[in-house]
This record gives sequence, structure tokens and C-alpha cells, in this order.
Amino acid sequence: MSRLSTLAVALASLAVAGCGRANAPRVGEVGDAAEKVYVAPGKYDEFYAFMSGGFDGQVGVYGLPSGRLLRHVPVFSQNPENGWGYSEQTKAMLTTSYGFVPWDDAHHPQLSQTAGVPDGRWLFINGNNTPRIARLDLSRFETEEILEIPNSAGNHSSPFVTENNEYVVGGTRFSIPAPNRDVSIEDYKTAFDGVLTFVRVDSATGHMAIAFQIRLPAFDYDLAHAGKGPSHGWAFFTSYNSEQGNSKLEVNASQNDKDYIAAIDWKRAEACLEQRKATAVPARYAHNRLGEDGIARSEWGDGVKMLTPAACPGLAYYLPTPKSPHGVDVDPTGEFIVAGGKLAALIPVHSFSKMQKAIAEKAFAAEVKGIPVLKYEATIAGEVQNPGLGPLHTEFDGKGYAYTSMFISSEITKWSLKDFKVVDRVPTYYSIGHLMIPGGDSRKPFGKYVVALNKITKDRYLPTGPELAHSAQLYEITGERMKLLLDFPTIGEPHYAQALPAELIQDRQLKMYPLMENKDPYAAKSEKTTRVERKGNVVHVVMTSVRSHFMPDKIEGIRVGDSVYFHVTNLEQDWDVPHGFAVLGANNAELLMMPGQTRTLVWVPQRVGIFPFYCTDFCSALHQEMQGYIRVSPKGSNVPLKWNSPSYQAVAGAGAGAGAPGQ
Ligand code: RUQ
Ligand code: CUA
Repeated sequence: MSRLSTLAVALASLAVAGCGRANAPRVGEVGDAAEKVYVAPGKYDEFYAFMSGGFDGQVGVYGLPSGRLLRHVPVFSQNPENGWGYSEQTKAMLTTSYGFVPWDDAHHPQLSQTAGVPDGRWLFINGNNTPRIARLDLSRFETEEILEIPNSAGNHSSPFVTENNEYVVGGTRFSIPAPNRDVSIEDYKTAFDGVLTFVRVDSATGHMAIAFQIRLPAFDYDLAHAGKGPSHGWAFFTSYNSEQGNSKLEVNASQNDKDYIAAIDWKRAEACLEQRKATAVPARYAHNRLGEDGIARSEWGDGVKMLTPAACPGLAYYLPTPKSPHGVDVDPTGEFIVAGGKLAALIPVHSFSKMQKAIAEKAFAAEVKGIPVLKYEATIAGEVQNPGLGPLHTEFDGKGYAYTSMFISSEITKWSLKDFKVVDRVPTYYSIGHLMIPGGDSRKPFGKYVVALNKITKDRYLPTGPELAHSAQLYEITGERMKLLLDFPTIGEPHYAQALPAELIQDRQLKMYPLMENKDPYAAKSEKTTRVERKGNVVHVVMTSVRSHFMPDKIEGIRVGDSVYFHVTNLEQDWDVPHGFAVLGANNAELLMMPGQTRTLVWVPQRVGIFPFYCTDFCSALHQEMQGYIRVSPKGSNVPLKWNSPSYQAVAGAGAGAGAPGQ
């Protein structure tokens, strides 16, 4: 058997063992586990946790320690529940250079930071499939901006932030030609590029803009984290497939004993930009933002500034790292750079200060396309021996310990940053991917819990057909040993997650949109201004909703094939009183209007008849009465446009003579 297939067999058998019940759960030791996760009715959780939805493209918000699901915030995927990506105001959020892309694979939420600590302003999350970075506003739990990342395919090593959100970074998991073009896949080594992206974040508004990109050799750039404290100014990206295979990576990218961490000196990049060392590369990409009027618009980027290590020496270094590394995590002091070498039998820990010294002393082992490869011994601070199998990701408790997820052996390993010795291991059920400590990748972790985000659930919950619930597990980390407190299922597949103390944001929540400040051009701020207007075969229904009726709620004169725009303004000025709007046979979704907000749904009736519409959100005792009718007549019919709101009299008085269709 070749070395590789031996490894594969060993891994496979371990995977089975890891998923078994061999290790007795430690929950038995915590007699008070229930008490520790019990949040009494009416009481609040201590933390908000933001978990990626993985291939559901959204963000799940949970309370900790209870594990209660608080919200499912739409980001990259259309959400019929509230019309996200369906309503006229939000459709543009999902615009890309590939057209309208109503789905993505969202992996890594990342909280904005001030001085290296989560500040509760924004949450960034990457779209992996059609490369994008989204920014959510945490006073509204709404996606406010989505920026497409050009020259990238699989924006996986993203969107990790620097200490003050100077940048959010991206890196392409799949190298492709940049700019993309028609070449033979056989030309991978010469024609393909691994492009990293640095996105500027405006500190006042959060608005994102691509500052520059870096063209690196065609490896797979997997994960990233920015430096902090002394290593602020640097960003670290793992890469696998330094073999540069272009098929059957399972084997072809597992040849080398070490791949690399790319260490990027972004202050050096800034200097090179100033010295005009970048070249302009044409690139068309969409930049979508919800305006102050609540309406999303797309702008188009037409190029990027591209830096190369050859033109900007000192920009990039490679740190050899065993073996096909996945996660890269920087400890709270900024000194240690921990890799998760998923096929390695140890956890390599690089030292930032040793790296600086190695660079100064030119302790180079080789060079790859103008990028110095530092000597492994020159940067390594230590190796964690026998941590378990398949290290992926590491978080920190701020008390000198690191916690690494071990995918193959299904466990969390706690080790000391002092001597790199393992101090505790606890099983997870099963196949843990990421793990998360509140603030655990920041300068000041909030600590208290670690959450395991598992890939396989198996026997942990009631079975639900071929697909089982994805699973998170909450462990207490206040003592020497980790203690399992709670299993809870999640929506979508959580990859990474972030959490912060609830008090950071709970009192900053927007309760309603001020109606008088509503800038939507079709907003009706009172029932008096509601109306129906025809322009050719486009009909604008400018309507209002308030407990418990729509105005108007009786409309005639619509014809088959019209494009009917329902602009519905919610007149309420109370917290937690959304109204819904749905119409029979609509081919898109419903609308959900928050208090003071206008949302627009387009409906193209396909047949004649009477079409009811109604409020979908149970808003009052008379919610069931909150309904209306639309009459649809044949194409070309001369049934006059009529509606039952105050404005109709004025229009009718001007000549229609038919009178309002009654009250
Ligand atoms: S990656 S485990 Cu995006 Cu680790 Cu999911
Ligand atoms: Cu409004 Cu139900």
C-alpha cells in the first residue's frame, strides 16, 4: 500500500471510531447542566450567537446558553417569509456580474471590531460560491450591503477583519485565471492565479470598497485571520494544494508534507499602492447597498488595483505548515499563529516575533514566484503533540488556553499557550468543524462557553428522514475541564459562528422606521394619499396597512398581463407590529412591512377573476378581517380603474363619473 492509501485507511477507521460512543459523554459529570442552560420564561440569554447557515445562505441568531433560535436573517438567499430578494426594494441586493444570484453558501460570520474587540456594530459574512461579502447591521438584524469579489472563485478565506475593520479580507479557494478567460485546465500552473482581496470598511458608515487585490500562485486559499496587537498590520491565509493539482485533489493535493500559510504585510501593500506599484486590472463586479430610503441599488465596479509580490517585495511570505492546513487563528496576544493541519498529527504554532526575526535575517528555505518561503524551524514556536486527529480550527479563552476542533477524532482539545501541552479533551457528537468561544478570535475573549459546530448528528436527535438536524453543542469552559451542557439543532449547516454579550446590542435595537422619514417614492404616509395609477400596462397601487385593514381594499380595472406594483406602507408606529401582504397566485412571495416601512411586490395576473389579498402576519383580533379584493378583467377590457380610498373621489370627479365602488 502506498503511504497515502495507508493514511486514508487509518483516517477512515479513526473516523468511525471517532463517531462511535466509545468515549462516555461527560455530561453525567455535570449534574447541574440543566440549571446552567435554563433561561426562565421571560428572561433573556446572556449572549447573542451568530451562526452561518452554510448552504442555506443565511445567518441564524441564537441565544446562549439556552440555544434558543431568535432569528433567521436573510443574506444571500431569497426569503419568502419577508420578501427578501423578492420585493422591489431588496431584489438588487442579490445582483452580481453573473446576473441575479438568489443563493449562496455562507460560511464565516465575523463581528466588526474596535481595538480588536467585537463592538456590536456589524456582522460580515462571506458568500463562498459566487464570491461576495455581506454586511449586516446589528441594530436592525438586516443585510445592508453585499459586495461582489472579482477575480475570485470560492470566496472561502473570508471575511476576517483587522483590529478596527480597516479591512475585511477575502481569498479565493479555487484558483482561476484572473481576469477569467478561456484557457486549458492543463495550463493550471501558468495561467491560474490565487487572488487575495482587501476590502476597506468606512469606519463611520460601514460601507465597503475593494482597496486592492494580491496575485499569488495558484494554490487553494482556505481560511484567514488578521494579526492583532504586535501582529496588527498582517493577515494570514492558509493554503493547501501547493502541489497545484487541477483534478482529483483528494490525492493530488495531499502529496506535500507541508503547504503554506501566506503572511501578508498589508501596511507594506499600502506603501506599494502609494508608490504606484499596482497594476489596474479590469474587473466587473456588483456592489449592492440598501439606501437610506430602504431601497437597494447596485453600482458597478470596473477594475481593481492588483499587487504582485514581485513588484512589491516584502508584501508576502510563506510559512511552511503541515499538512493541507485549514484554519489559521491568531491568539489574543497576537504572538501565536495556530494552523489546523487537517491531515497533520500535530498542531503547528508559529510565532509572530520569530517570523519577524526570520524575515530580518532572511532565513529563507526557498522562493515561490518571488515569495520567500521562511524556514519552518525559524518561525515555529512549538507543536502540540498528540492533540487528536484532524485539527481544523482554534479559538481562545483569553486565559492562556487554546481550544482546537478535531474533525476526525470528533473532539475538542484544550491546550496551553505556555508549553503547547494538551490539558483536556472532550468528545463532540460528531465530526466537529468549527468551534466558537464568544469573542474567541478577538483580543479579549468573553469566554465562559465553547460551542462545537458539528457536521454529523447521527443519533443525537429524533430522526427526520434521510437528512438529520445539524447540531451545535455547548460546553462550559470556566473550570479546568470542559463540560458538555447542551445539544441544540441549528438551521442550515453552521460553519463558523461569533457571539457577543447581549448587553452590547440589546438596547440599541431599532423598534420601528419613523413613518414621517419614509423616503420611498411610493410611500403613502396616510390613507388620504393612497391611490391607484395606470401607466400603459403598469399599475401602481399605493396602499397602506394598519390594524386591521388595507386602504384601498377594493380595486377594479386591472387587466390580464398588467404589471401591478403593490406599494404597501405600514402606518403603524409601534414596536413589533409588522403587517404582511399576499395575493392569490402571486409568482414570487409575500411582503412583510415593518412599522413605518414601504415594501413593493410585483404581480402579473394571468387570468380573469376575483383575487383576494390579505395580511399574513397575525396582527390583531381582527387580523382575519384584514383582506381585500381585486377584479381582473380581460386584456383590452374597458372596465374603469376604481378603488375605495379617499383619493378616488377626486380622480372620479374629474370625469370618470362612475363614483367610488362603495364603502
Ligand atoms: S470552513 S468547518 Cu468554511 Cu472549516 Cu466550515
Ligand atoms: Cu395585519 Cu394581520
